[in-house]
Amino acid sequence: MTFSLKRMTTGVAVTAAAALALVGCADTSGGDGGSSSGGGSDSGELSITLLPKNLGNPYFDASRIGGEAAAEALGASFEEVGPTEATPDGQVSYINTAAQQQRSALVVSANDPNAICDALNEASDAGVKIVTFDSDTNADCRDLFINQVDAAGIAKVEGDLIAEQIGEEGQVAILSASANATNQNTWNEAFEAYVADTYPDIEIVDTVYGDDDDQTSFDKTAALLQTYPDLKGIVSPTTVGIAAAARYISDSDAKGEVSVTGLGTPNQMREYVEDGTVEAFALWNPEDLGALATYAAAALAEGDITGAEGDTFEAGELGEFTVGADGIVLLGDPFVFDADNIDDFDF
Ligand code: RAM
Repeated sequence: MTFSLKRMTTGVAVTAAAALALVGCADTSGGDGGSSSGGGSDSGELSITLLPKNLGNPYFDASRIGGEAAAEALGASFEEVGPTEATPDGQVSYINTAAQQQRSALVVSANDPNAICDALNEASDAGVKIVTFDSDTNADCRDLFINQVDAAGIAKVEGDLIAEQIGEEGQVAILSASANATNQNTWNEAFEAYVADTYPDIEIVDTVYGDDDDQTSFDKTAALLQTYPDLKGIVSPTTVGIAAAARYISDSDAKGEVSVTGLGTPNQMREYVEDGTVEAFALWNPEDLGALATYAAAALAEGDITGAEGDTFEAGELGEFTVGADGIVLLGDPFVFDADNIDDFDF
């Protein structure tokens, strides 16, 4: 499998060799050769709708760029729709519309594992293939889940980062996304278990929810610092939350006292790494995630795969992927960004 960090460095000169070294992944395919198409589409009728948790989030903008590029390579029509607030109710009407329009496939990041299931099942009955990406629903409401990284990988990278930054002891709080977000809730549980096992002198004192809204996340950061005067660190497993927390801390007395880490995009975090607020944080490639989800959706819609365990499909320059247990396809490992490498990335 070629894990393409090169594709996410839009406009930045990173060689294929360097990109592969960065992710520590062996490239056995002999290069990517540009925009080869996977999924076997030769039909102009393939239509794919991308429905993120919310619009206006740079993370999902990057997923859209990847999805659009994949759709172009496949000759499929592609649109992105979605609510401005990250709520399940906001997503339902877009699911209904995709069903009415008989789109070939819907690619969705779920704001709730259950609440959008009825709408997804109706869309599925209408013939729309359902692919979740980034944040899953219950497994019986979708054909495939394109998972960016497994929970154990996130727990370890977040746990090791915060432990290193605070000297393996002290109070830590979690600033999460919305309270029902499947992905963050899964990661937070794994993170708490990993920290309890690995770093017994770190105490996780609270989990608060910024709803993937910048202002709410900013205000929740202020409240955390007030409630816990001895707080040593904030871990935010959301690109919206980590950027808001870093912005608050960079301009407060807590700078240098309270560490911020978690999952962020390099473009949103760059100034806080440069001003010393943030030492290091992690993420995967959201462009690749959008592309992989789109290729998977096309493979389902074209009948190349059914989503059964062991099914394989081509995802353009990302290479070949195999469907695992429970209809899950895994993108890869998280990647750590810090002052030494952040300028190599532009997303
Ligand atoms: C936010 C969203 C998304 C999550 C990233 C890390 O952009 O909550 O679902 O995967 O953060």
